[in-house]
Amino acid sequence: MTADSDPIQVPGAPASEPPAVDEPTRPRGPLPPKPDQSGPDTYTPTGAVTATPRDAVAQQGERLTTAQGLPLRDTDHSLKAGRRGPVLLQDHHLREKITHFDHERIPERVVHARGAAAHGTFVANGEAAAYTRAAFLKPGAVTETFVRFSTVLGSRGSADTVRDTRGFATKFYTSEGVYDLVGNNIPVFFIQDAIKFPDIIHAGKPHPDREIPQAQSAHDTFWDFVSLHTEAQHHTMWNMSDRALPRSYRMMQGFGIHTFRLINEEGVTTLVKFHWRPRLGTHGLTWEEAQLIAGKDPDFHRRDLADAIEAGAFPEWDFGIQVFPDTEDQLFHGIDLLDPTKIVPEELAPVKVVGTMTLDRNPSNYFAETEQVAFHPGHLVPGIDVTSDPLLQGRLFSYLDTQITRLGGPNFAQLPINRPHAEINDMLRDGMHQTAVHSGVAPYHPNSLDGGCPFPAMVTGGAERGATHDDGAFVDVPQHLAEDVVTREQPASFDDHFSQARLFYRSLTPVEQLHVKQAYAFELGKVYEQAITERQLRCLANIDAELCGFVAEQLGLPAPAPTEQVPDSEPSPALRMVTGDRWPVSGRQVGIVVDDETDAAAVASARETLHAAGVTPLVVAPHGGTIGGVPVQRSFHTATSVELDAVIVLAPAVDPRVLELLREAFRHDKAIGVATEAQALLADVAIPPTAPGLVTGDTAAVVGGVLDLLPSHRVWERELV
Ligand code: HDD
Repeated sequence: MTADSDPIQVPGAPASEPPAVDEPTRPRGPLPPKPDQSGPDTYTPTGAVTATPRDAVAQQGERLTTAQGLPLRDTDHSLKAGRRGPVLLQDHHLREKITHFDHERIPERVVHARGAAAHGTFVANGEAAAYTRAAFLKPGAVTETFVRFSTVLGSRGSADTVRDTRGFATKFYTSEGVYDLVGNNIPVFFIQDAIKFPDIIHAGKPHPDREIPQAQSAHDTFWDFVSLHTEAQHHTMWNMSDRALPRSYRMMQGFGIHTFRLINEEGVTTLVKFHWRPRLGTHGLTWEEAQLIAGKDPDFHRRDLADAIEAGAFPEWDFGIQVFPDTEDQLFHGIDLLDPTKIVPEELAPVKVVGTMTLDRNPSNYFAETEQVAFHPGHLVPGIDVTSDPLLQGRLFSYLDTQITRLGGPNFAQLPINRPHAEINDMLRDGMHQTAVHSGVAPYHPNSLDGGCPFPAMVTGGAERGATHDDGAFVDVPQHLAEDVVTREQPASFDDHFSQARLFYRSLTPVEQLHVKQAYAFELGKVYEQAITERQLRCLANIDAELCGFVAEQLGLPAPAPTEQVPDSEPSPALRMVTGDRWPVSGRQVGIVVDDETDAAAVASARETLHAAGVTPLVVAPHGGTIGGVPVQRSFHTATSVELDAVIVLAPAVDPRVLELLREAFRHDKAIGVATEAQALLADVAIPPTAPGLVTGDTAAVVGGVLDLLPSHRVWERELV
């Protein structure tokens, strides 16, 4: 809503009244935001679109009541014996209000505590129907989804832009029950066996003595673990790349990581890996930018996702599968499909797109939806099954177990956000927070009292009920056991820990490799114990000599020699983020620096052109309010380069904060447009007039030039000169 539009009307409120600042005594619409805090023009009020169906019982009407519905006259003063007290125990409203408040928090997730989520829709194109009988993957099937993105290590209040893997968990509310794909933005995992999960997390979380550092991998225990459990080296290499610093949740790939088994209508099985591909491309922040944002806007990713959806810039992902034959050995080109520390390069198995997801609705209540959503890799639908990947097998236990503690009992599936959109007829009863009022007397099977209901498909009723394979039941696929010994051993193929770390590093472009090298130098530079640093350098020596040499030099240590013969493989260009492609710029933010003298018509036309391109312009001025009638979104006090994808300077503003903004934008490889009248500034910030990614000229030329540079994400040439 813009500043000058009418206040939102609530039912029963007088038709129109001026915004009041006094305490309201009768219902009316919310106050409009200040001009400098209102969103850009493309924003729309969310009220109508965020109403969540299916959770009817929430704060209706205008009268304040207790939890029992008793109307209240006063919620600001305790009941006292006389004006000066003491307070009386009989004040039930006081006790109810404070008791409820005391219990408002629930335990945060032991991992992935920090997250942001959105509702969406998945539309299948039918390409998967040959491999799976899953109804939501049939041609044209439309399925509601809820996606929660997260960091792994940080607490609930930690910063968004830390160096970390990101969770990408999707709940599909299919006609056959809930299907959860609980993935990450990195296609491999740290460990091969779930039994080590508590260990890697203990190592990654803050040190137990002082509880520092928060949400970081740059500390001794993390590097101790990954250098001792060398299977973690591949994932760690991804963590040192810009994949671990996403520009936006909207610009992240997602991966199911494990190999899953699909079953088609004929019962034929296929092995697959799942991929999410963002239509906006996969893009990162620079490390310095990520660190600055962690202080300036710790909610950066959360805000970016919500703002983009509110502005109508709905993020989209194509959903794809890599398909492998379900052979006895479960190997593909020698790669063990059960090893979650290995990828299958897309050059060997291309990703086949099977549908598209659009996120188009923000949650209306963080706690009810984003916090209480409960994912589980074992929430499967007919046509999709697990494999024996030992990491996945352990996960099948962990998620249900953790939800019972986190959500206070076994009935969390009844919470609105977790409720399937398919019919439920279970025989689960009672328990903490039971909200269903079950009828009938026989929650067991078989029974002769409740009419025999509910019947398992294919078993009871059989032919009379027409129950067949297609009756909608989940059918367990018979599996051959490879060996008939009980053992704690793993296959020999799991012992290759370095070849794919090398494959990933050598597949990157020079600028991406530079960032990886700098990341290792930074992280290992934070490790106190030299023995750990040296052990990690020995791992790097087995991966790539040049990488190892760079990092060793930065640390002032000798580069060790390799200790293993590591096989080479063909580089996989599909692993690069810097591709030379041009990507949609929808939802990108561009700052327009102006002052009181700037031609208002030029500012208006710059904003219009940017809007028309789907970009959000943010007018940056010496003060809030308006400039020539144009609303100001950021004053020099609140503006920061790191929330902008590009900067356009229309005013010769020599304010030191603007100069710093320009220096940072330049250092972070962002497109910069400087109008002729402001060009003298360039000398102040030591940006050469011929610098790559710098556009000068009149307003139209600089806006056009910046819009031409934005689709490439960054001006990488600046880093490689
Ligand atoms: Fe996990 C949460 C992803 C291995 C145990 N995991 C969690 C979330 C994501 C992942 C995205 C957050 C879900 C949400 O937004 O609510 N986890 C992964 C991936 C893994 C993986 C991609 C490997 C391929 N996880 C893994 C293992 C274990 C766990 C091996 C335990 C043996 N994960 C959990 C958990 C969490 C969780 C403790 C914490 C909160 C929750 O489940 O609901 O059960």
